Amino acid sequence: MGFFDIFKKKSQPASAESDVQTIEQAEEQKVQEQQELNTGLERTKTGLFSKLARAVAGRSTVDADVLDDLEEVLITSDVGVETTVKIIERIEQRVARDKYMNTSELQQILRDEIVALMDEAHATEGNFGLDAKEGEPYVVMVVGVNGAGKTTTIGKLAAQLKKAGKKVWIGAADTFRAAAIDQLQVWADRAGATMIRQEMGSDPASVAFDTLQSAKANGADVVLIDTAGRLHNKIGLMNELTKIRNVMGKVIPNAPHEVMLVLDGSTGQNAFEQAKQFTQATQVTSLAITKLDGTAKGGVVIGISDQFHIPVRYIGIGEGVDQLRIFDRRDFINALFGDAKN
Ligand SMILES: Nc1nc2c(ncn2[C@@H]2O[C@H](COP(=O)(O)OP(=O)(O)OP(=O)(O)O)[C@@H](O)[C@H]2O)c(=O)[nH]1
Ligand SMILES: [Mg+2]
Repeated sequence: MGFFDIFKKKSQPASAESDVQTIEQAEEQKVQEQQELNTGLERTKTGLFSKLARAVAGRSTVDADVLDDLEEVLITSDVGVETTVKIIERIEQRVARDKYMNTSELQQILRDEIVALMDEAHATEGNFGLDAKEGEPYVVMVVGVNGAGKTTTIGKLAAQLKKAGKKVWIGAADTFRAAAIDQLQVWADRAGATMIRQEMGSDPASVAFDTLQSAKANGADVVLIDTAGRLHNKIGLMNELTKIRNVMGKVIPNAPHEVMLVLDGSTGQNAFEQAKQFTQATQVTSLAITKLDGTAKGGVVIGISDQFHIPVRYIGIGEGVDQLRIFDRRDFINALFGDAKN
């Protein structure tokens, strides 16, 4: 039982009438979701295209100067240097073939190359996560720096999983602050998930242990473990993650099946740095990139997909429960460039 068995499929047949969706309703919902995604990524899109427009203003063919400016556009859109260089090289190759390429084609070409890059990144993503044994809970440990959106992401996930008919257990292994435990409790109550907690200051590994035991005994489908925000350079805190992990494996072999790193997308380049440090210090099997709404730095998703080869499972486009989305690279590109053939 892998990630998508748990997170994508509804476990219960749609019995309640309200759950039965007609094809039209499903299509309507899809359109609405794309619109919300478009709205969430609006600032990234506007930023990218206004810069792009400036880069080609008054120029008719894609020449070296235009490519230089395009490079700057991508870097300042937080795509990251390495990924930008890759994209520019590919466009250069196309320009070499077609010397009179019109600047009006640049947008489509850029789109094509980003799609190709993200497809390649997806194809080479490792499946680092482990499968859960049939009948045992699927365990996700959530990690990241302070304020990245871990607790919120867990709350949203719990609500979505409950809605899909799953039995959800949440472990409050961020025992640093009482407020952190209470914040998680609010989300758990709202979602209708069971939360296992101890006093503030207690051992996070012990909370994780209790949570898994309770989840196992009660036949939970999914366990979400919240952890305290930590800086990658605090060795003690990084080691604590290893301890939490190890303890979980004692209750449920293979657990945690997934270690999800939550990155604040609005920090742009900093998110790259965090991803680098965390993946070096601990095993990370998936990413969630939050706060893409209200930021022009959404280009990070492209760069991070390309650089890390770890699946971006979720993106956050707002504080609301429904504003955590399973990441779909086509929908993402469509939100940035508008609908197109690919
Ligand atoms: N706009 C927006 N805000 C978000 C999103 N995800 C989280 N937030 C906000 O970011 C802030 C921090 O989120 P938390 O979930 O508390 O972050 P955390 O990683 O648990 O933080 P610590 O527990 O302090 O390490 C909160 O105000 C959230 O509402 C998002 O996708 N969009
Ligand atoms: Mg938190």
